[in-house]
Amino acid sequence: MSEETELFLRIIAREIPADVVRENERVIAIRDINPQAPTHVLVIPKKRYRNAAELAAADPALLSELISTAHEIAEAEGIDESGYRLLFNTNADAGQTVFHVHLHLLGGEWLGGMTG
Ligand code: DGP
Repeated sequence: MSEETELFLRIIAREIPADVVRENERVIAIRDINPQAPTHVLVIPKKRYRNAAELAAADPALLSELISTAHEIAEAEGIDESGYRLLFNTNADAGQTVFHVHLHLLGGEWLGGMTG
């Protein structure tokens, strides 16, 4: 496994520090180290799947939990009504750098149109 791919496993194991927003047995949410918006949180399943499609095929309930967790965090941050964006990057053209699926939650300001 590459260093990038191992990154979130190492954060989950507390080998690398992170600002943990929320955590249970299945999911951890951390603030992105390089935020692209005032709120930028990564919602990550503790079990590693390479991308969203792999997760959807293997465990749709866990995929659903990522989305509901992101919404709960948006509520806690006070951005659920003003609005937020959820996105999964998949592979190189989308800029995926960590091959352990993670849902980006972005908000807290006008995010621009579909392409940002
Ligand atoms: P992606 O490009 O979709 O694979 O997103 C990976 C994200 O991970 C990117 O927005 C930056 C973030 N990131 C990279 N290294 C670290 C780190 O060490 N800690 C935290 N909290 N986030 C990181």
